[in-house]
Amino acid sequence: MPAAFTLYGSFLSAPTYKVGLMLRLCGEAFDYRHVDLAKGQQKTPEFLALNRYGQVPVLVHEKLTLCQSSSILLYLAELTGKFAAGDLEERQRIGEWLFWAADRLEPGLFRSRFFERFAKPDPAVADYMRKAGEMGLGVLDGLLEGKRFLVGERPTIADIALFGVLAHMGEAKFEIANWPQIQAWWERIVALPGFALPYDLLPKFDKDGV
Ligand SMILES: N[C@@H](CCC(=O)N[C@@H](CS)C(=O)NCC(=O)O)C(=O)O
Repeated sequence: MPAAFTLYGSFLSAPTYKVGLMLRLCGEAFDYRHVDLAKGQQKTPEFLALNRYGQVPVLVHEKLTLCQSSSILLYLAELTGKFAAGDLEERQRIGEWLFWAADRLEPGLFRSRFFERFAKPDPAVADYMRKAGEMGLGVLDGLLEGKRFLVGERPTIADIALFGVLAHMGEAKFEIANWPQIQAWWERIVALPGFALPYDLLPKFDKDGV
């Protein structure tokens, strides 16, 4: 029987990992469809019919086709009740983390990794993005002081989303030991039942029942 969820993505993609990690931590199996970004599969008419922005991930659930990883996490939290806000204030705080991460954490982390792994940019551009990443990590480290998780006493989708952003920070050449609160929080996420790192979780090919 096909799984209730089909995830379209790339094993190299942090946003794909965010969604895969959420499904895994919720104990939800999913069918996986590999999208070859190097071949431009995300810009084909077939894929654009799934995601008008021409990006992975996409999650198909019943009649709904969803895109934008953090928005997908909001949907899954609502659907499953797991890693969800307990009240209106928590909902607001989670939203603040998701929007902040998109604004101040993802550009520096994602671009720096891209430059380390896949491209050679102008050094000034690389330096600018690295400093942006370091600034975001510094803010996150400071705000984690004295906290187990980002919102309240238990993990929420804010933690899963931000972990997804940071998961490849080593590839981006950010040394986690420089941010001790992040390091301690990382260990708490890794200890969650069902946790898996990106390359252990996402297949490199189409696979059912991941
Ligand atoms: N904000 C989006 C970002 C998605 C994104 O950047 N996806 C990248 C892979 S990590 C992609 O599809 N790149 C190919 C392209 O833009 O053509 C999300 O969170 O889903």
